[in-house]
Amino acid sequence: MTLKALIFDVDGTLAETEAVHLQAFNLAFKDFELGWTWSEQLYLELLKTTGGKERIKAYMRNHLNLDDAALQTQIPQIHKMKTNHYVRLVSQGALKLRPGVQSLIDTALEEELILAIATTTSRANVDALAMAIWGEPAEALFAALACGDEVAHKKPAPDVFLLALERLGLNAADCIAFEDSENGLKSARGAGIKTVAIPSRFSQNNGFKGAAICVPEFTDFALADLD
Ligand code: XBP
Ligand code: MG
Repeated sequence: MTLKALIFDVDGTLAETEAVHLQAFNLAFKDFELGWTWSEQLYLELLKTTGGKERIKAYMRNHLNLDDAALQTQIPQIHKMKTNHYVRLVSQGALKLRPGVQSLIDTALEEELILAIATTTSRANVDALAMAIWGEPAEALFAALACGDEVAHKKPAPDVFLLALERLGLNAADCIAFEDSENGLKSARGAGIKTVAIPSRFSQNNGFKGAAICVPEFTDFALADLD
């Protein structure tokens, strides 16, 4: 395999974003006076459903046993408000990269590897993180971005990694993926991409079968480990 590109998941991988997503969900629920508050414990369970809109629907169905069509029509607005809160919190400096991410990116650029993103979240959230960390939109650093609402099926389906490969114009064998969650690992493996699993704060109890290697942090990994 001639390694040509690194494909990064965002949430939980580039940064421990889920605590800020959780805060943003709860702020939006307050704005809409829903009387819902998601605890970290509950969020660990809800994260099994990828996609914020899908997660709210799963919560209504599985935890509130609520099949309220009128309320379901409000989900896109609730999620838009959540995204507004998330973008504001991130732009106010709520997040930093996980340890070792920047040095891996620097090494990749020195070795003229291409960088890409394959994430379930929205482009707005990816750009908010990139602006906060690097002071420029994600496309300045990442040659290809594939985001959640661009594909028919979110992770663990392979769609978003297949879209990233298509936009890169590369084969799976030319790339390595980095993921923090079981859903994300399944998605990358479903696209045939060798994957490094780096569990995050909210995915410690996930299974990582099929990962080429599973390490606690990026600082515990070097690209040579996969030769
Ligand atoms: C992340 C997700 C997203 C985020 C919330 O998955 O599933 O839904 O939790 O962001 P991954 P949105 O890290 O595998 O990409 O509310 O924008 O979906
Ligand atoms: Mg993730």
